[in-house]
Amino acid sequence: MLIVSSDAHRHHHCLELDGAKLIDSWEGPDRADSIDAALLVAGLGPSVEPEPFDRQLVERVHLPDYVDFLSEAWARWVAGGNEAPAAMAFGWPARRFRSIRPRHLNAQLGFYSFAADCSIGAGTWPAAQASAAMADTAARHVAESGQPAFARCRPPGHHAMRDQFGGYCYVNNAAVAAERLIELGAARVAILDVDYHHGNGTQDIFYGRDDVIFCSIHADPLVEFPYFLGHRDETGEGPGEGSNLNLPLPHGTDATAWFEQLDRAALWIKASGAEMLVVSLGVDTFEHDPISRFRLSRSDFTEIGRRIVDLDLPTVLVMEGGYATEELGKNVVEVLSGFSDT
Ligand code: Q9C
Ligand code: ZN
Repeated sequence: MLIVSSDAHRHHHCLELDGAKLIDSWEGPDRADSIDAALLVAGLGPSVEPEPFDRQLVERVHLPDYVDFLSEAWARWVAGGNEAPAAMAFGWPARRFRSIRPRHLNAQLGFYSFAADCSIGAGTWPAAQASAAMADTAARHVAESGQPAFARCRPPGHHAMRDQFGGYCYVNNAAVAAERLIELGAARVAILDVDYHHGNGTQDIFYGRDDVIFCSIHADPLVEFPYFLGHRDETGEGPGEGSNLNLPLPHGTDATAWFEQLDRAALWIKASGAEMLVVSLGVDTFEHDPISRFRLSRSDFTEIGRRIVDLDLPTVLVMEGGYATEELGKNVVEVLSGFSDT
């Protein structure tokens, strides 16, 4: 299987508001190191660098003014005389406020984000561009060859909405991959999101479309981030009605209950007639994940890989969450091992 990776992520460090403290984010460069090390040990590869960032492609899944904001935010922060190592929002257009685009950088930080777990630093935009480019390159490979590819994305992407960053995500890499597959001729693409958290950004981007369908298995938003999206009754709108499937599960969910939902997701994807598959591959469903509360074990990730292969669709795997850094790479390799003979 083709692996697409880049070291551009290394200069991206998030600050995260966590328990009333600003901490170095759980989503750090060591996560990519863990994955790279495990890929090497497993002999998975070859690994290639991504093609250049395609801004036009990204502007088909994000609003152009949002992309402008991301690309300029750090320079504006520095030019404004700020000394903090990262720009972070502290106010948002919440209920009964108005969504008029403000001019001040501090206000725009809130306007273009939905959570304070995610800051913008010097290396953020270059890393986000490279991450999107990895997903794009993997998608192009799958479209051309029919063979699977893994984009070792960092930062992750599935929380990034059309015009808001949050949840460690800036550009929605899975959406970029799906959009490229559509452009290259797929009539319908399915995105299967197995990350512990709901893929609110991916849902948002494709909510009104029926050419990209979205299914997510995740912790119930009533008790888990991103809290305000991911309920069962969110099924799509307009032409997209019926092309969104949310399968929320309670804290403490074990493998048996989780795989029941994966079966449902697989049947739904089969019935949709989707020609290609993008997997938002989070492994924060792991029993030892420090910020999550599902109970999947190492061998369950092997089974996830097998079930994805059983869908028998050309597949782009895009890295999302997973914060048990020490074991992260091994868990990812277990999923990918299902594809090892292709
Ligand atoms: N410190 C992904 O797995 N948690 N994102 C915020 C407050 C945010 C997870 C908790 C979790 C985001 C891609
Ligand atoms: Zn997650």
